[in-house]
Amino acid sequence: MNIGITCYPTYGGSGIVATELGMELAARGHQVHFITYSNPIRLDPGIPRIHYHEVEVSTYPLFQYPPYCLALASRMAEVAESYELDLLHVHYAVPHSISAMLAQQMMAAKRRLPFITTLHGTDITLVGSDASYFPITKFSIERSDGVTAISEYLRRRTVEVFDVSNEIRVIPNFVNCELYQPDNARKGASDYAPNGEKLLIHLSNFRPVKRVADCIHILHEVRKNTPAHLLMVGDGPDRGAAEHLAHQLKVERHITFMGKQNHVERILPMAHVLLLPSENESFGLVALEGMACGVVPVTTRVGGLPGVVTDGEDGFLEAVGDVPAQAARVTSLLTDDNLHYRMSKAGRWNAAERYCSDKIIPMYERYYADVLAGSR
Ligand code: GMT
Repeated sequence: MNIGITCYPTYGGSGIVATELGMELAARGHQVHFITYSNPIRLDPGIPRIHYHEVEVSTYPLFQYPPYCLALASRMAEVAESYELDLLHVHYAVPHSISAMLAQQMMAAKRRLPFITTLHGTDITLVGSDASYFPITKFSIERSDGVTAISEYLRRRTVEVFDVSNEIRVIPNFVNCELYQPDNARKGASDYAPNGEKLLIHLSNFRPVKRVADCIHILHEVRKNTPAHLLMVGDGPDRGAAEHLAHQLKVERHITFMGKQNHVERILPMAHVLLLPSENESFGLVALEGMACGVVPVTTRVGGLPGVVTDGEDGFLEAVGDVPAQAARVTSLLTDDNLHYRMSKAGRWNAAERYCSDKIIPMYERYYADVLAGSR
């Protein structure tokens, strides 16, 4: 198939899933056309059957807000025509779904161009349900030729919030189990923990929903019982406050703020425990990536996380904001090697059994075929 993919090409779960999906589809012989405003971050250059089409959003003094949505729609229609795209697959509803709908209408005189919208989370739970975007988000979901959600939780939420009646197929997120692997030698860990401290890791876009301050408090608690060092990977609005808190609690020497990183599969395997104290996660891709690398997640009992992490078997789920409980779980994992070994093995096993790319990508291929056949 010739598939057009649009996503936010920056650091964020939806862009990462879209990029990895495109690479997996290309590896399976499809022609994949990324139509985005910059090169997606995890997209390495020179991959066969991957094409990149930049969306240029021109500015003009009259525009206080340059119309990205329109520039994207034009580019989608152009690429669809020149490269005979079979379908458009957009990740994150706002505004990609509406752009795809416009591109579809621009192509209508020539041929059918179906589009699929994949919902990722904040496009529904935060942005889409905001009063200014609610009607257009509902409209774009209803007008999509196919809609997928990355977890059953998100499917349910979408139906509750938007009262839409079209079918939403759940196709969970996935991980490349060859790339994301445990490293028993934990190569590189001593660069951060020269005295053999165990490493904790947090990865996110440092937005309020991630509760990054909890990570700093957890490290502070844990260090009262056992040596540990925390890697904070990523960047975003709450990074400054987190660094400030680290100074206040006098743990700044025990934390490395690594900023944005492209190859997290090289960093994750150094760690013992992943901290993910989020207020909400529709899936929690990083928990899955951690489990694939043998890193045990200590996270919160919200959204789609209980579908990814099995409490007490391959990770721990605690209440949002319950720092003492999360810290106690981390301490138990760092001080009980048998417990850590058992949960780390279970995490790798469950990630590989349930969420490896080779199990999930065919679900997308089948869905594309159904949409093309008009059977949904
Ligand atoms: O978590 C974020 O703030 C980024 C956001 C995104 O859309 O890029 O992540 C969402 O999509 C990810 C990939 O499907 C999911 O793993 C995250 O759980 C989801 N985030 C939330 O629901 C808060």
